[in-house]
Amino acid sequence: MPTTVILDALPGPIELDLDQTALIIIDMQRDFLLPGGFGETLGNDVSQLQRVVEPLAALLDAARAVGMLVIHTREGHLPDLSDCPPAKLNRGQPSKRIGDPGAFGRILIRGEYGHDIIDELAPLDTEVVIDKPGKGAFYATELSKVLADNEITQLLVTGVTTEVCVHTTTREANDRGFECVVVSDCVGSYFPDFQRVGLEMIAAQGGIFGWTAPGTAIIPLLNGRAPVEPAV
Ligand code: C5J
Repeated sequence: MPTTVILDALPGPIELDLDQTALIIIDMQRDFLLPGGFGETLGNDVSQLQRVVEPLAALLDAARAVGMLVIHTREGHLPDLSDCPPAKLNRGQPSKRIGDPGAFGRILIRGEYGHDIIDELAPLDTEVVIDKPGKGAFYATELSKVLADNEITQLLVTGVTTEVCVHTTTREANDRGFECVVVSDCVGSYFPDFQRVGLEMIAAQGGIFGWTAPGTAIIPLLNGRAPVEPAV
């Protein structure tokens, strides 16, 4: 069974080597997605993010079935906030700030219920979970090493939010030489205009940051591949 597939994407087809491709799921955390959580206290409409859950769960199932490397990320900080620069902590005029008590524990603090990933996409024990203090998943994390150790050169980028952590991570990855496919129905923004333009920006200018394609185009390519035999 070939490991290479051709994905119909924007701005044009991309050849994916499934043995060198990882699925990265950015920040599908309760604090961003659940009603009453941090995202909503910022005045955002969390239903805009929740519509990502079902297509992303389907893509995750397909990736797991073929033994693809799956990486989850969580944005958050140490309980003493020593890894949260004042410039981030004090930005804007939110009703609640990072570290304040929220509906699901202290907001965006590691170990709190709200900081963790939603039940529908809960990582398996065998999957990688990267805790990141910034918007980008490469900054101050072990992600580069994980990707190098697994000989990954291509990424399926999913999660939230499209214009913030998905974009920052995709740009970081692109600068490091990874080919990124941002999965259009598996990324979400609180703002419909940012969702549309955020996706357009990825594939603009001949794919300046990468490619975009829906999960519905990727899943059949994964399903056509024989499952990886478990090591004996
Ligand atoms: C934000 C994120 N939007 N995961 N975080 O602050 O995009």
